[in-house]
Amino acid sequence: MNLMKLDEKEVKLFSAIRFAAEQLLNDKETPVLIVTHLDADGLSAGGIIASTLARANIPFQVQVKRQLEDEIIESIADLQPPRIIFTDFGSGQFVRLKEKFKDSSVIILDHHPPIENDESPLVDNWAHVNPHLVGIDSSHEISGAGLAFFFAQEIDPKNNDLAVLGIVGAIGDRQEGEENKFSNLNQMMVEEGLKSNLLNSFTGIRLFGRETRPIHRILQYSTEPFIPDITGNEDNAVRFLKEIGIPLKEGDRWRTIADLTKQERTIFTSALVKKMILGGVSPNEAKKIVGPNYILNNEELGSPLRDAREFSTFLNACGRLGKPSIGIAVCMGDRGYVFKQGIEISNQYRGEISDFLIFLEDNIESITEFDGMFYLNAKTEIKDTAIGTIASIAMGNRIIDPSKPLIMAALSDDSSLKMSGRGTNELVARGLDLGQAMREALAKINAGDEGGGHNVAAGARIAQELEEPFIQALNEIISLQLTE
Ligand SMILES: [Mn+2]
Repeated sequence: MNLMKLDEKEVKLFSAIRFAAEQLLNDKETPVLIVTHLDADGLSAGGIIASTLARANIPFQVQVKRQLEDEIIESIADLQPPRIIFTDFGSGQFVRLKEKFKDSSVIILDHHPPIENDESPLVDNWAHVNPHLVGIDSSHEISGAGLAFFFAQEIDPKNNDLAVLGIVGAIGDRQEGEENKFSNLNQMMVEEGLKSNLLNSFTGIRLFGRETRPIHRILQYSTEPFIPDITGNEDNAVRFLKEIGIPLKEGDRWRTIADLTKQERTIFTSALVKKMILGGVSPNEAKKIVGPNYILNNEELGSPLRDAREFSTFLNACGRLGKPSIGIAVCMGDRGYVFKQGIEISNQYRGEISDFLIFLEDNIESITEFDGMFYLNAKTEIKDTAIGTIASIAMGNRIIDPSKPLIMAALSDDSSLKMSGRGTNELVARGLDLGQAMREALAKINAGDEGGGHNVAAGARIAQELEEPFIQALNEIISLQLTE
């Protein structure tokens, strides 16, 4: 690592990473339990650590969890693991982890805001690495996978090939900033990837399946961005392309976006942006269809892993549909039978997401407007594992008026109510902190402590009968945040 390029806070972060790496390398015999978060960032992080330990001949096991709730912590404690690495979560529970695992050796590599300041993050058998602890805002600069990558590189510089997974994780956590570009530590990973020729980056149309799928299918299945009238509607997608004079086929073969001529590309992009703006999408959001693309040079053409954004969606699908181990295996290099199972899961997931978005569009009228937020309980119409994604897409694409955060609920299999809230950077600048609001609302009505997250995206789980008081409390807290 070129330390010359780092600012003071980053230097502090890297010395914490080095402390954690030394702790790991002190002992190459005792097995390590890796516990990681279920989303694309968490799976990338877990995959990076698993590869790192495999290459260092350190025995390990991986567990993937949706959340680090008390029961989960208990079940991990029952295993009496001598060494644990938590990735992409742990900081929110560090006090409990410190107490529960005081006889184990613990490394936490997390970027979620810690519950409180860890006064001694780096001691003997405890390495708590989190950018917040050194004053770095980790919503845009580095994710769980990025921390895992820099840790891996500290263990062995040969692990630099894992930078691409760091980027996949950062994309999964939507860490791209202005003009959809990465900055600081995330950008350092991009440069690492470019330097080692594992990555190719270019600015162009950013739609899923750009190199491999027929163009009308790309439009029909586009959920990010959601294209009004076109997402979920094959006829309209075909009609749109005909209207702007783009042939769907070349001989017998369906054309892809990569096949478009330069002139066609310009026509396609501006017509699509116009269509989206007319459909209510904000100009800034609509322009997001053009921006940096990250191509993984070592992946086969046509593979969903070739584009970092698609890789991230692939991992997200594995996690959300209950097959996280497929995601970890693929991150560790599997491209055989397991990977093929993952492709099926990923296709199924994309279909579900577009169905859910269409449900949301059809039910815009059922959304309740409060002083501080919008609220929709989708009950069982949207899977509880997908509401966060749906709320993000709805906010990002202005399906919902972005002047207030959107809170969505869905009923889980265990009859509890899962809540997901999403805001915008503008709302955060005005004082919104959804993670804090979720925690406060839970505490206010004694609804347990299953909740929290980031300022712009957060969630909670409550008993069904507490819906009304919870929503009221949440609305009051958010209203206050936005007026202060
Ligand atoms: Mn993350």
